[in-house]
Amino acid sequence: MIRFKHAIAAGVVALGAAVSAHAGAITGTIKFEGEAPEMKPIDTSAVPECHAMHKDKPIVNEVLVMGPGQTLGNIYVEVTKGVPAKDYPVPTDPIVLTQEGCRYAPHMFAIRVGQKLKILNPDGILHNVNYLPKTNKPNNVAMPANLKEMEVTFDKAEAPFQFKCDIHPWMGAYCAVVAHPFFAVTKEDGVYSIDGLDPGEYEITAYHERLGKQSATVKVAEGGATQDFTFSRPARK
Ligand SMILES: [Cu+2]
Repeated sequence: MIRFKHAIAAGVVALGAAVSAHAGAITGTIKFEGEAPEMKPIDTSAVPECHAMHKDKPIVNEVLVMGPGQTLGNIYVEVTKGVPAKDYPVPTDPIVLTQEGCRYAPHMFAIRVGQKLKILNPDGILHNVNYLPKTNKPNNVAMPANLKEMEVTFDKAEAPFQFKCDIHPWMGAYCAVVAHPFFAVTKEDGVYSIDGLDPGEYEITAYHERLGKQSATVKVAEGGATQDFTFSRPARK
């Protein structure tokens, strides 16, 4: 019986060793602090074909998407320093950006360097895709009613930049290009988790399209680390 107990203890120790060698995660919650401005529904009435698609449910402004307790969605979080320089396999599946009902979805997203971005136009009307990176090559492409799909790739890492449609000025999306898999985008619960990091020191950066970016140095120990961020409106001058 004693021997049996020892065997279990040894097993637990071995399992512990295996777990501690396993990489950790940085997790956190992102919140908005202060009085949140009211996000009014977007008036699409100037463009009848879009307006018709949203008769019952107007397009919401996605600049400030919040959950209970002012947790903040549409925040892009990336490990910006400390990631070991090596090749991280790029997913063969594309990232999909759609223009549906004169609205981009997703609103904030990231793509790996060299990964395909598939841009869809299921609306059956003319959109133009005007994307404005600073490091990668910008472009402005018409997507007429009959052009349902096109593909783009980006070859350099870059912080989030805007996609817009000049025909429907409320249409906006933001895309980050990243050279490794250590990133996340929050939903309205504000929670992110970036897994697979070896113990060590990292810089993590959270980006909001209007409220700017914030960075923190995070020490990932066995079992991971926590790093929250709080965004607020800049003080009025
Ligand atoms: Cu459009």
